[in-house]
Amino acid sequence: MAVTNRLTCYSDPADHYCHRVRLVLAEKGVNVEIVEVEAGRCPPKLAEANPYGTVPTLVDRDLALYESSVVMEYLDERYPHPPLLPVYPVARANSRLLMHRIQRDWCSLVDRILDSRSKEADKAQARKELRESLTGVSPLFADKPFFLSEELSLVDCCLLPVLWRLPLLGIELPRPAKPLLDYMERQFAREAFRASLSSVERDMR
Ligand SMILES: N[C@@H](CCC(=O)N[C@@H](CS)C(=O)NCC(=O)O)C(=O)O
Repeated sequence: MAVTNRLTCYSDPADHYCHRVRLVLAEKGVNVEIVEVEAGRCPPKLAEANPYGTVPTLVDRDLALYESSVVMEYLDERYPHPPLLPVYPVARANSRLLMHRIQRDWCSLVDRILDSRSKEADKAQARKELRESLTGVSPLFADKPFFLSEELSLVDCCLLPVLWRLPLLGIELPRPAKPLLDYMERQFAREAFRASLSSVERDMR
């Protein structure tokens, strides 16, 4: 009898929002069927699960979830080990705020750079802003192994897919960003991070 996976993740192999979710799945060692969906395509089963047809979309039996932050938090509660949010409310709220800021300040710039409809001048401006902003916050990575934390968290899972894409985005961080560059080297070497990569992403570096 064929064994079917209970959990299915519809994922664009090149997309950083999908990469976040794949990273959480890999960190937790969850057995999942990854269904690769090309950008702009929406297979019928995805359309059935998600009225917006967007990826990432996670299907767990009768439950269909979309929006990467919703999916990541569900996975963290459904598969509690290792926990990817702190236990205490103040620390949890701070982590969520950091995720929000990563979205507003950095992911929006990544999306502008990767959007084929963006004008070249706009892309160049977004590249400059992202490079300068990441370089500016680099000292925050000096003291702790993870982003402002002793443990890996959902905050890192949002940030690492962006940092992995810096060469693709045409961004090279300067030497003064050494604490951030060291963080990247440490995180990219982790087994779960390697396991989270699609073949398209492996070729990005
Ligand atoms: N804010 C969403 C972004 C999801 C999203 O917009 N995904 C895009 C790929 S980056 C998509 O599925 N686009 C297909 C479409 O909108 O039809 C998240 O965090 O999950």
